[in-house]
Amino acid sequence: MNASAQHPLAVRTTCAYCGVGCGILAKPDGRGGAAISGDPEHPANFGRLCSKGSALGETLALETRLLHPMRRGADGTMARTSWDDALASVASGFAETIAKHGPDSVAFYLSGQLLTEDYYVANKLMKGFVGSANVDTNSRLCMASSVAGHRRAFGSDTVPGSYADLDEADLIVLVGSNTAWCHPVLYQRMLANKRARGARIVVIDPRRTATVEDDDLHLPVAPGMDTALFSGLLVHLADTGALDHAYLAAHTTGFTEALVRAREIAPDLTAIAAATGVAEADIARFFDLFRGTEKVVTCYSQGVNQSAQGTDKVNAIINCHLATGRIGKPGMGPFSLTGQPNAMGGREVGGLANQLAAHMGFDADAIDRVGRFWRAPAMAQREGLKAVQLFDAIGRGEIKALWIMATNPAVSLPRADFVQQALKQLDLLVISENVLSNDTVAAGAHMLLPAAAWGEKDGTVTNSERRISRQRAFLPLPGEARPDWWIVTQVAQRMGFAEAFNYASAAAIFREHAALSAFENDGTRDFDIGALAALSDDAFNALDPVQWPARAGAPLADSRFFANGAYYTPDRKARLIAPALPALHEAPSPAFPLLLNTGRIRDQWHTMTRTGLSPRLGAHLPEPFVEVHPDDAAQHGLSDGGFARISTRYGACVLRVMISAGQQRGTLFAPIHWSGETAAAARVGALVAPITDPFSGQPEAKATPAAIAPVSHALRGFALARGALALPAESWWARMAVRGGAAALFASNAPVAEWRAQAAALFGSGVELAEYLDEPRQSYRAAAFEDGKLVGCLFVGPAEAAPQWDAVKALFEAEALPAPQRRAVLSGRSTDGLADPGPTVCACFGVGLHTIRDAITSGAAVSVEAIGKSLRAGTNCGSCLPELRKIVAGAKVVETA
Ligand SMILES: Nc1nc2c(c(=O)[nH]1)N[C@H]1C(S)=C(S)[C@@H](COP(=O)(O)OP(=O)(O)OC[C@H]3O[C@@H](n4cnc5c(=O)[nH]c(N)nc54)[C@H](O)[C@@H]3O)O[C@H]1N2
Ligand SMILES: Nc1nc2c(c(=O)[nH]1)N[C@H]1C(S)=C(S)[C@@H](COP(=O)(O)OP(=O)(O)OC[C@H]3O[C@@H](n4cnc5c(=O)[nH]c(N)nc54)[C@H](O)[C@@H]3O)O[C@H]1N2
Ligand code: SF4
Ligand SMILES: [Mo]
Repeated sequence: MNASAQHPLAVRTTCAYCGVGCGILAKPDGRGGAAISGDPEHPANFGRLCSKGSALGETLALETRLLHPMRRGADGTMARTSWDDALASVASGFAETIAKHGPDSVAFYLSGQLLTEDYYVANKLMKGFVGSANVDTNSRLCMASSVAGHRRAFGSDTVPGSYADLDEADLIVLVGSNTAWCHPVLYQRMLANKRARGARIVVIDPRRTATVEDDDLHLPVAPGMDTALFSGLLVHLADTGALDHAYLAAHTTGFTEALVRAREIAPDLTAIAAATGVAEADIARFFDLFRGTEKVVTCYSQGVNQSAQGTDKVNAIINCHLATGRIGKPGMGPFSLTGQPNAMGGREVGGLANQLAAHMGFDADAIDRVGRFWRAPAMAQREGLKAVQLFDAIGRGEIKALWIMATNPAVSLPRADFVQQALKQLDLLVISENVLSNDTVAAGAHMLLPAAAWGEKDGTVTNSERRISRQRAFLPLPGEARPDWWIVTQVAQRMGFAEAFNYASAAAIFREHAALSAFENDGTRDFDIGALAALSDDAFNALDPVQWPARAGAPLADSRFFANGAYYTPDRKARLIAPALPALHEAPSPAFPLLLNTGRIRDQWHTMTRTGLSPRLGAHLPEPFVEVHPDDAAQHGLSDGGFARISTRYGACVLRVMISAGQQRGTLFAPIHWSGETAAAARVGALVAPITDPFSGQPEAKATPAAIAPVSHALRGFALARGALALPAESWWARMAVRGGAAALFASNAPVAEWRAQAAALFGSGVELAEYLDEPRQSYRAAAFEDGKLVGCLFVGPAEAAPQWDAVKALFEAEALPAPQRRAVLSGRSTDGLADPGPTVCACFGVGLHTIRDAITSGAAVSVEAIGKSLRAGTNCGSCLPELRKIVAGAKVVETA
């Protein structure tokens, strides 16, 4: 291994989370943990990490891990089995199903969290050896509309630009992207450009998110109406002489038709304002900015992709860049931000059901070419089922055997309750997982296969700017966990394909993948990493981050695409696309008068199987909530901090109400992260409609018609315990990790006396219980001690005066308590030496709201910068800076009032 893989003390690897693809230095501590820091030399982050990346060290413990193969017995319980039995059973289960019902009766459902090597072998097995293309992935829920939009415009799934463009742009347009929370390190890069060079930022999002700073232009577009805005922009560019006629003539087709359609959709400012709900003056400002700024990058994410017309949205954006020739040049271009760490790698190998491999589709030439390269006996001849259709087919009993790897569809697919039921229909459900339990596993797996997790696995991922980075193992494989690629190839070998799946290492798979990308390519396909096809194992181990294309024998001066045309369409010209008239798939109705928008929060990752293990990350927004506009809240009788039942045609959940002026009237926003494992009634995916985009098959996750009504709970409270925490079934609860244990916040209509009875059950019999009961006031508090150590707390009180938990949590997290503080626990307040920090604002340094407010009111820190200096808050990842600014501004208003 050469110097670049091995830092003197640490292993160089790549973050487990988002598509920014930050480089990480991991220093194992020899006890199963590791110190995590940003890799100063990685070109994606230059040393920075966000709150999630920084907290990766808190997610490495093995308590929740699946460490052995498990098989379901006749009585329905899971029991440990051997790898030999597990692999043989999976192989024979799939082989028998295929023999009996044909290749299309089986399917794989994969994930952008697999490594490229894992993905490659799974795709090869299904599309070349089983003979079906029923391989789809959670990227269908994530990047599919961008893929489809790219292929329509460019003839290939190409992201033309690089992160460096964000440093050089003079205008950055963020469409449907909460970059500050979801791509935090890139966002910091954009802010650095803004501060140093004065780049302007425009945010197009129905919500005013943390991404919007006061001096940015925010366009609160009506849900789904982005195409009206970008059609209007195209018209404006045409009418104000801002087109690049030379580029249009030399390198594109379809402009005339696209402009005609744009004029129909968006004839003038009045029409655009009516369609988008954005003020005419703001639309005009945006158009002027775009027209007048040569160097403009338009970044977009799920507000664009996860839409019933997501592909058209993508093309409406790309049209504007093509029409101005602003593509593939420094500081300009359309830029799809990828979600998962290997969303891009999955696209490279052909993880989607409508892609074959190495950016080839299902045309006869490609099928023949890939078939010869793989020496495949049974090439799939046509596209397979896309995720939502795939689960429909499972529900109908047409798919009989399914293998899920690295995704939790019982939470993350639309209509998640249906998905959970559909999984129960399967004759064979195999799940490769890191964790012992999640909602998908709970739906009833027949076989659980323990996969290596981040820190243990070894291979490559590709980030948003097409940069391939190594993920390297820095921990040993725990228990019997094995890499995903190993599991797949072992099954393939047992299915009779030993020769084609006989790989000694991830490096061997990567070489084959790279060779396929270059096979009969000759410049006809964008994805070509032939230069990496002959890497030795050592060179693979030492591989520095490398951007594609990386053609053999052709070192690149510039890794951007399309500045001089050369698109991958048959005539090598880009296509401007005429989008359909923008319209919601289903408008609100009297029964479902609001639109439910769903998305992410700063410190959680998807279904929380990993970020949920971190006390730091759980502290920011600990409970599942729904954001509601003040007027809607008033109309529906909701109060801030109360509860509401949100229901759609497909399902319902109960969430805490957060009244927020940043929320657009008529819309709700709920985060996607909570599951049946972490909350009582907060599986938001159950509410989402299974409506998909006609080109990409990507579901509309941002606009499901919904109803909302208040739910009342007489009591609220919290529980803390050192071990597992089980709350009564009829209560509403949300669970989170705290240092040294677990916590739950709950609400209930059971009388306090019943909660008192719960206390003993919660903490077991061996503890010393201190109690306080005030029945008339509906208040009960219990603290359990063992050898002087606080081992549990249960606090219940009336909902309108709910017990505050920050101080008690701080006491619980302290290792041992001196006597005065033991007595103080029941008071619910902190005493000397243990200040109550309040709800966490800065996750990196664990700085709470009260601490920050105290610093402001004492005059010690009156600006965001001063808070950073004295408390460190906001000085690491910067994700909390928007909140700090609000706190400082709020404090000033109070002062002057
Ligand atoms: N903290 C955190 N970061 C993550 C993840 C995570 O789970 N947590 N997941 C990663 C993954 S896989 C992904 S895909 C990305 C997603 O990153 P983002 O796309 O930035 O995240 P979302 O919150 O899903 O949605 C973005 C925004 O789209 C807006 N939106 C909704 N409807 C519309 C519309 O019609 N038009 C427009 N213009 N905007 C609309 C929403 O209000 C929301 O603020 O994040 C990645 N990063
Ligand atoms: N309503 C709504 N739904 C959405 C979205 C939305 O915005 N709104 N966003 C969609 C998007 S963009 C995405 S990307 C999805 C994400 O949704 P999911 O992919 O379902 O979410 P995760 O929690 O990331 O699930 C990953 C699972 O794989 C396991 N795992 C992690 N690493 C590995 C590994 O290396 N090997 C194996 N075998 N297992 C592993 C984890 O323990 C976890 O159980 O959600 C989608 N669903
Ligand atoms: S921005 Fe954060 S989550 Fe994304 S790769 Fe970087 S450290 Fe990881
Ligand atoms: Mo995603």
